[in-house]
Amino acid sequence: MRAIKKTRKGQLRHMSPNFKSAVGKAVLLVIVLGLLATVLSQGAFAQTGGMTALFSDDFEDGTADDWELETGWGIELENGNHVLSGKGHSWARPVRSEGGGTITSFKTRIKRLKGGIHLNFRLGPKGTRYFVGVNEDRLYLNKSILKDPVPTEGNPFEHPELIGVRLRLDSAWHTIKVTGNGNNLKVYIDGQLMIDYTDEENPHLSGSVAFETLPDSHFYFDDVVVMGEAPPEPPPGYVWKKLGGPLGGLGYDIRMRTG
Ligand SMILES: [Ca+2]
Ligand SMILES: [Ca+2]
Repeated sequence: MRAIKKTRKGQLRHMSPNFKSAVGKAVLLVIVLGLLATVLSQGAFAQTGGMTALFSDDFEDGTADDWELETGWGIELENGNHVLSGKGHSWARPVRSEGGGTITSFKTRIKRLKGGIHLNFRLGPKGTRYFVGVNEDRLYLNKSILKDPVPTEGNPFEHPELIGVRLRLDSAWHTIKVTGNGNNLKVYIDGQLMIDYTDEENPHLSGSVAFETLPDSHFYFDDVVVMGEAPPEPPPGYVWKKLGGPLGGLGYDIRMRTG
């Protein structure tokens, strides 16, 4: 395996206007849910800061009840170890067990049986995203953006490749990790930095994660860990309640209720 590192120069902005806007949207949704007065009076939206595991799964309970699985996905047993198995062109999304939080990394072990996958990162409510592709000889980072203007029919997205490197992935287990820090994205294979890319054109700065197997493909996944900034503390007397949306949404998937 040979690492090729390419870097685009760029300023890293930890609190960009877009990020502030995303936080603003999350706050607005809570307002819509009718809890504004309570929230503001108790100063609930102080950021707690620090990285924490927002989601993790080793599948050892033999169920995928923390996942939304499309046809082709399920739990399989490999040498006594439970793994998540994905076949064909379909998706698997982790769903949160509690609310909030900004995702900073997405890590999993993968075993390639056939074909390729996408690790979707910063998947937005409208389907915009980055995806890290892995197949038999390449590792690549693409970005899905809405066409301008958005066509009235057909596929509204285009998926330009941002960077791609050679990768020889054998059929053993390997670890892949995607990290996002502002507009900088990094991809590691087995701890080795393979892609380091700074997106200076309208970067996606937030969103959820998902696995996607590609046509005529079969992969195993295990030991999934999603890290991020801890969600804001709900005000005293309230708890986050999951509404069933995908992990890392902008807040549309959760609301507060009295605890
Ligand atoms: Ca396992
Ligand atoms: Ca489970």
